[in-house]
Amino acid sequence: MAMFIDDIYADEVLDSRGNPTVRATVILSDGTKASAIVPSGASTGKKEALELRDKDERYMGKGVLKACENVTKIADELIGLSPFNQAALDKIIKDIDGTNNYSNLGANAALGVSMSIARAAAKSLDIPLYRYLGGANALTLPVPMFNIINGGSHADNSVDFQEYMIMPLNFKSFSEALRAATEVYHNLKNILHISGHSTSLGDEGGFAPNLKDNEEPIKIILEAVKKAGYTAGKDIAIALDVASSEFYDEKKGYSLKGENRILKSSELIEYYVSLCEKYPIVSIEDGLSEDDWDGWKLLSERLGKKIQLVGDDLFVTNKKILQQGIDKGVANAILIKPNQIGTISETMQTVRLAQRNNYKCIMSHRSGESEDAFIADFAVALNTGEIKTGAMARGERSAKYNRLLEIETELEFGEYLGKTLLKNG
Ligand code: 2PG
Ligand code: MG
Repeated sequence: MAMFIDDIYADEVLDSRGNPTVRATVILSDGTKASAIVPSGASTGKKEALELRDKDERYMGKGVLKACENVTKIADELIGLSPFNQAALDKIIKDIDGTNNYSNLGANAALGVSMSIARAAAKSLDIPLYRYLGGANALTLPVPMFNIINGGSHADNSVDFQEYMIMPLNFKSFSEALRAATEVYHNLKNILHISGHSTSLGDEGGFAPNLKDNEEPIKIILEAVKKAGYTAGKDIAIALDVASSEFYDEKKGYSLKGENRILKSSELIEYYVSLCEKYPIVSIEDGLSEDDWDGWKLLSERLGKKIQLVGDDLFVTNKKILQQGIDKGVANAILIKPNQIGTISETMQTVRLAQRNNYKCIMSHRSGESEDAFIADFAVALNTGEIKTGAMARGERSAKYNRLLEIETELEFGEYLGKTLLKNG
């Protein structure tokens, strides 16, 4: 008898910030059982799919029992169907919800089921998840963006920019790249300690010191790169996630509280231009707000030929919004976060659209994560070439890197792009 989905259920578990989240479980007719845990963001884009929270007295309103309950509604429609047609199953989930942003079921309910179906299907075929989702073409080990200094809404410090990341480029394998970046991380800790700064960690495992302005973290990171024995720009480059929607006001502009100044889009753009002239910055994410498309156009004209400009809050992994960006010539890369859009298939649609239009794709975690390393397999499956999943410390972040190490060992013909990634823009 052909394989079918025998059961689907969900329970409420905790994420890395101690907030409740959905863990969905799928059981197939051959007895295969697989689960997936949904991540959760803090600096969320306005147009993201809805994350359903109970808003009652439990867990300060953050419980997800309603979302878990909604998984039962999905189960009612999917039980009995083949697990091997992800696109059709995801379409049914979307139709049960009936809205364009999962405001009925909750994207946390939808994504949990969607991920665990893929995982169960792969497991029952006895092939790795990356192979199931990407087939014979799943061979690219992504270049990681390691977030080693945290600011913005991920930390309680004076730094306005949310993420200061390093990208190891001049390395032949993922494992060598991971080692080099980790050596930089430990050197950074020493430098911060010796100079009397806090070495406590932010939400994504990067350090969260109070520094005098938004440029200082770059300088300290470059010092750490040197101390670790690497050449900045050649071996290790800098990437920023400014997450500027968090400090933008349509009337006032961009207020850099740590520097006590408010900038217009054009001034912030010139600030980025000057930073790119001084430092080996290869990528800036959400340099401008999701509500500042005119500014984005200017930014893209000014820097789009030189560096990677990534839309996160701007595109929210949504193919319709990405299409607007493509039409307007805005940004040249997109952050890919499955829970911004709701299902695995919709995420893949957005990646296909981006790749057809030469927009780079960066598979991404959320600031609230778990031990689930789904995105590591997903990045390899879709050959995104890049992944952003925090620092190398804290289990929920290292889980992804450790999974990529495992994949690299398995893949006889896997390739780490390194510096070729950023050639031609
Ligand atoms: C981001 C993410 C992940 P959050 O802005 O890119 O680093 O943060 O999950 O809080 O939206
Ligand atoms: Mg971001």
